[in-house]
Amino acid sequence: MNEIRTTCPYCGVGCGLRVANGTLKGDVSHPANYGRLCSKGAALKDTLDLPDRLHTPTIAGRDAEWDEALDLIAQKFADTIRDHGPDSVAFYVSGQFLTEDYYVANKLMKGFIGSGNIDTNSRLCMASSVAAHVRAFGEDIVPGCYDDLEEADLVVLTGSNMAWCHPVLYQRLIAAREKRGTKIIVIDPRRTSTCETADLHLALKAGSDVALFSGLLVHLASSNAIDETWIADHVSGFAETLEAAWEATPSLDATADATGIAPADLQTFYDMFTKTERVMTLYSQGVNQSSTGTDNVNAVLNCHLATGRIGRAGMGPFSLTGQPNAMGGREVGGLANQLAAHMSFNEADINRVSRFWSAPNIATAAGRKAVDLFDDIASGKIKAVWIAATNPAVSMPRAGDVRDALKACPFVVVSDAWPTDTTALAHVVLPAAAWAEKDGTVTNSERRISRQRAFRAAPGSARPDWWMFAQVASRMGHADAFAFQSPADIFREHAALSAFENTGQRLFDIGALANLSNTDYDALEPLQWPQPKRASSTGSTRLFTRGGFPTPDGRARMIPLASSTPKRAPATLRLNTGRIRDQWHTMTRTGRVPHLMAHTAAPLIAMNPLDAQMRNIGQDMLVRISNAHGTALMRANLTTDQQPGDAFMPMHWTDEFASAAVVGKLVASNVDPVSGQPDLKGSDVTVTPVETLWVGRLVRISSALPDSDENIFWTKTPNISGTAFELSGSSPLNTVITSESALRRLLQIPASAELVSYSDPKKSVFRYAGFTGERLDACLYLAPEGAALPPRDLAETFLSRAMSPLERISLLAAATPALTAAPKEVICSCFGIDAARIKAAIRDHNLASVGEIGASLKAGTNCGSCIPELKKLLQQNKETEMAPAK
Ligand SMILES: Nc1nc2c(c(=O)[nH]1)N[C@H]1C(S)=C(S)[C@@H](COP(=O)(O)OP(=O)(O)OC[C@H]3O[C@@H](n4cnc5c(=O)[nH]c(N)nc54)[C@H](O)[C@@H]3O)O[C@H]1N2
Ligand SMILES: Nc1nc2c(c(=O)[nH]1)N[C@H]1C(S)=C(S)[C@@H](COP(=O)(O)OP(=O)(O)OC[C@H]3O[C@@H](n4cnc5c(=O)[nH]c(N)nc54)[C@H](O)[C@@H]3O)O[C@H]1N2
Ligand code: SF4
Ligand SMILES: [Mo]
Repeated sequence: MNEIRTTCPYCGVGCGLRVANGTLKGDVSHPANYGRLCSKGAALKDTLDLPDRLHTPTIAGRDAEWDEALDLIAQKFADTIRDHGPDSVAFYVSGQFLTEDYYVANKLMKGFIGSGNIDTNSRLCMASSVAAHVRAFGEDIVPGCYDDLEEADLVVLTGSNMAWCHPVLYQRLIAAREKRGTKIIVIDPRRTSTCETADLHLALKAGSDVALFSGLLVHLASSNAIDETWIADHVSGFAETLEAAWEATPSLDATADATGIAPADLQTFYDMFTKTERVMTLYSQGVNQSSTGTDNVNAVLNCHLATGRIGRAGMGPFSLTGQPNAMGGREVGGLANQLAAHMSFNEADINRVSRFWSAPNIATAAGRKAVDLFDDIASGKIKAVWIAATNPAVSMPRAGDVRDALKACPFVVVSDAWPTDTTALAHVVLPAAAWAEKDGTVTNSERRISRQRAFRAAPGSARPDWWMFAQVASRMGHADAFAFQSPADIFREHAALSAFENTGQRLFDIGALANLSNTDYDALEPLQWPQPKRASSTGSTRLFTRGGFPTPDGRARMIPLASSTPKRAPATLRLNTGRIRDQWHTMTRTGRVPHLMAHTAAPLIAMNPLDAQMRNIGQDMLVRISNAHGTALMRANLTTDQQPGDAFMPMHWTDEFASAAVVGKLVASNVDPVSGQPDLKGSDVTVTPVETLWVGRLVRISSALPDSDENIFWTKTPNISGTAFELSGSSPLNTVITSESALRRLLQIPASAELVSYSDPKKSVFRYAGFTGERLDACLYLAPEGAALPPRDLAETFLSRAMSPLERISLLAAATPALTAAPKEVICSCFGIDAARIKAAIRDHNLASVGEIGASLKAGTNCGSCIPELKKLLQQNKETEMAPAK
């Protein structure tokens, strides 16, 4: 096979990949990663043949032909619009759409259905940054580029766990720091892996970002660090903004009070920022996903605008985008309050886009934003919805209400590549072609457009999303406007629209690409926008170098901000939610790859030991987390990485991977008033211990989920030949396993299978194995809470293999201490090396650096995602060595 160059489907870094002869590696010539990949990117080859793909359209659960499904969708949408008007239907799409998918869906809803009701999961992700960019710059623009990270002297990361969420960019930063000594400051209420390499970690009170940056602006002004000439030429609103900042944070002590950061640490941060010209501030979800998200971002932009540190090498504010095409979606107008090609719902733009599309029925007002959109479904205002490439039953706030809304909605279409908690609620499920099977473009955090290229056929009759939307559009009577034959056709139209009647008012202009031939499109090299026709087509690495902001007066706007740190109810904890290193969102791909599950195999709620003590919660105890919206169950991880009063829960687990660990069910839906982005980092919850009587480890060929029973908590992990479940029970074992048939159901073995058991009733230890002939089909270990269970590996080694009588005995006896161990905590997922092995090697061979660990064990030498954790283990070893002998 010829080598194919494509782009990673995960985060907004947008790393290039080369695929040839079954191998997949980082693309050394791609300017985002220059050959590097993180643990998720490096594991993409293991996602190509994942089980459970959706192959065929289904209607009410039965297989259907595409024609039948598409006709039905067109008919239902048309009927609903006829009876209740265009705003009675909606699309909810995704930053994981390719630009071409997005363009077609947006054109159909806004141009031809005539409603603004298309919103996207970017509302949960980028909306506050978009709104703040528009407020300050006049347009949604990220001024800088990745190279700036390598040319900065100070990098401030706020609300970003970059080591885990943008790992390759983080590795570029760390490599640059080795050369030039870049200083790194992390602003995050909890201590994350990103803090391992930081010079300073500011553990601010959650939600106090505006105060922190207002304080910085005051400090900059009183240290004469304001660039007055730059402001005079290019910025408006300076005086009012400074005044508001003075009012909010008149002194260092006031800021310390508002943010909970010690005055000395504030002073250090402010001095470093003031004295360093080449400073970059990168921000992500800790800033965006807040009920003051837009203000949070503007507070950062204010400091860069006041000092003129923008648009030049090594300096500027920089929004880290989440999804692979978070930026592309905004280019086509995927958010309900945008039109297309960075145009908005004003008269001139509406008129312009309607002429370009020849759309007689264009939407004239913004549509409903995600939270309102699902509320409108719940209230019956929206009666037909099409959800694509996102899993809102898990990722939306008040996910329980979202599920109820979809259950009650008369017509729900979902396109996805795997079954999800959302497809389970759909009337029509459409099988989507996924990464590796579809063609198009994505735009990464630095405005760089790259091609995703197909290199294998989609399974069954799965089809790309753009095709589904174009088909439905044609069947609704708009065949001419949706006659696209390929992604290249769509891309050309999108590029032409960006340049249409654009003489420089809109910086998003890729007119130079409007006439690409199909061959040029196929060969398109990664390039940064803008790419206007008028200029040489090299793109602009940095924008605003000499001002030139796309506002009516050409000036950027500083925004006066009031600050208030949210008050906390003393009995509750503030639930912060976010990501872990090796999982991608709702786990549809990464949760099916065994070695990606090894790093964190189960959801845990992290909380401070003081909060735990007050609630009688011990390490690893099962706890119930609840509030008015819902409940979740998981084990507790007590750690001083969390401040007292805060807790952290991963966002990833769904009903497919745990019995009750869906984060969205606990998340309130307070939104930022400007952007409509929900505060996903700050819901009040109560946490209480759950008494568990027994624990179990079940390994079996069948992946069927255990029966749901609120007295059993389970989590699921895949393995090479089957599935493993960790079980905990809060009602006596004999009320769960009431009979042999109940046991066989749990093991998923038929009555004809041989059932072998071992028991030690005095110790409440029970072990079972099920065989078809010689083949091991299932194995279950049970023990009282707190007692160790035999390791999973034991059963996993034998699963679906023939076992000799002696092996059967060793499987059930599991008697040697080596065989009764806690699950391994795998640190290096590329080579499967766990923490215990690394710690032993550090201790026994006096390893002193990440390089030495690599030379000795290979850990950290492939993707490098575990390097911050290796550093932590080295540090822990140093601390133990230095501790006085007892
Ligand atoms: N491994 C992995 N990587 C990913 C993804 C994934 O699912 N898995 N998803 C991608 C996507 S779509 C996105 S959007 C990005 C998200 O990337 P990040 O934003 O880096 O990730 P999060 O874990 O959501 O949140 C970042 C941090 O914000 C902190 N935070 C919470 N409250 C506050 C606050 O009030 N102030 C400040 N300053 N910080 C706060 C949290 O403690 C957390 O550590 O990651 C992308 N990369
Ligand atoms: N509590 C809490 N909630 C959050 C967040 C948080 O930090 N905390 N973060 C928010 C953020 S930033 C984001 S981006 C969202 C992410 O949340 P979601 O978008 O809901 O999560 P994903 O699992 O990425 O969903 C993508 C879906 O698309 C499917 N898919 C993959 N490729 C294709 C394709 O080509 N076509 C189609 N049709 N489907 C495809 C996948 O199987 C998967 O089901 O979650 C948000 N929700
Ligand atoms: S950093 Fe990792 S997940 Fe993000 S694009 Fe690169 S390889 Fe993919
Ligand atoms: Mo995101």
